[in-house]
Amino acid sequence: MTTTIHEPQNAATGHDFLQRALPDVDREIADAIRLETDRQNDTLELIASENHVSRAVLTAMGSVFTNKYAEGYPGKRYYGGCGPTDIVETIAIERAKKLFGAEHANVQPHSGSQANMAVYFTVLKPGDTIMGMDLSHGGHLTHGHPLSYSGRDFNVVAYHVKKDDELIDYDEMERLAEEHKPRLVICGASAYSRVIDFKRIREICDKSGSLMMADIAHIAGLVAAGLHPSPVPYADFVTTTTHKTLRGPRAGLVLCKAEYAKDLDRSLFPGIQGGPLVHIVAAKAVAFLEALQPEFKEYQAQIIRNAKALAEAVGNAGFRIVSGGTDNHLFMTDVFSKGITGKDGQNFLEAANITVNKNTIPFDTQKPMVASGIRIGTPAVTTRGLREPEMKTIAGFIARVLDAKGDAGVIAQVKSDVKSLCDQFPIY
Ligand code: DSN
Repeated sequence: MTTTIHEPQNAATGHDFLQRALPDVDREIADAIRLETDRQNDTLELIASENHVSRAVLTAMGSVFTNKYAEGYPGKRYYGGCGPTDIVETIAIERAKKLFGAEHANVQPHSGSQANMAVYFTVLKPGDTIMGMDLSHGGHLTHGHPLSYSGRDFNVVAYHVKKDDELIDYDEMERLAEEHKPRLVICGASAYSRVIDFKRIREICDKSGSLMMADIAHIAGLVAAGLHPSPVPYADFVTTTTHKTLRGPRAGLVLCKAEYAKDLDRSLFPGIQGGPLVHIVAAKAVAFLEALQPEFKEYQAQIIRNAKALAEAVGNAGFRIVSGGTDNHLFMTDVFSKGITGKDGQNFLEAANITVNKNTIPFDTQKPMVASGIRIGTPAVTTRGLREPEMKTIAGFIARVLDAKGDAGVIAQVKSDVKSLCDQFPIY
């Protein structure tokens, strides 16, 4: 592919340069965006952490707020010209607090990882003990994995799920908390399909004198809609990303009790971040407004109905479902139970325009890059309007592809069926 960059006609003022459309400036990137738009339209997106945002959110993300520096917080900035920025950030904060019933919200984290880091920076010192869910049992890298910053400076104790029912072992959590007295207990998961008992975890923290942080990145939309118990009344800190079930821009958010507000804000800026991404903060505000509408609750309820229907149908096709089912937006499928690795399963499905991710399952015998499971989630397909009947159809697609173990003819047939289904439910 060759690129033609036209010289601006009036380079001195930059005026023409400012007005030119992307395809006229950078054909390669414009083409890649077109390819990605087509890919999303033609693909069944079952990656549990992905979603399709609204035009309104996209517009805010692509707005002139990207030009603005705004280190500091509303009313206390290190730069001039922050009037409109203050409006945006104040609205985002108020909407986040209302959505989750929180005492304080910081809307500046660029990501979930930085939201978590801000909390650690607020309450931990190097060498402190933290306790989080083992990554291979459904936790997250930033909950103390040795390869993440969270596992480098702290003494990490991990809790697990039970072998028999693959549910969080709260008794083990309590025992470990009593023994190690962690400064911070981290709960929340990225590959766990059951309700998390935040009340029980608070009780465990109170016994061991630990602070509690709930990372609800995956279930934030369900929590906002009241369809999963909220950790906000129990946890000292609640962190989340804003782009998964919450269906906002790719970014993070921290909620906390008022007593930690000042320290948390200082940890985020100037502690770990510089200027906020104001265009992304604007998009978060739009997404929070969308999430405050009654339709959002119905959307979240449909996500759960779809996940249950898809898990049941995939299970009926002979695949073992980890913990036997789901209460939320995702489920884990043990594809190795049918002799397929997660890696192969992901690749076979991708060839048929169905995207999932390979994932270790509890007590996995395979390496993480191979894995025995695939993680399947319904937030994105629910956004494009698919419901229970389509979930049965999709389960059929998945079973055909995986049972054929990469047979090119079967993949081609399913890919064509996927395209027909997607054409009935356009996104952009
Ligand atoms: N990478 C995200 C996920 O897929 O669950 C978590 O940060």
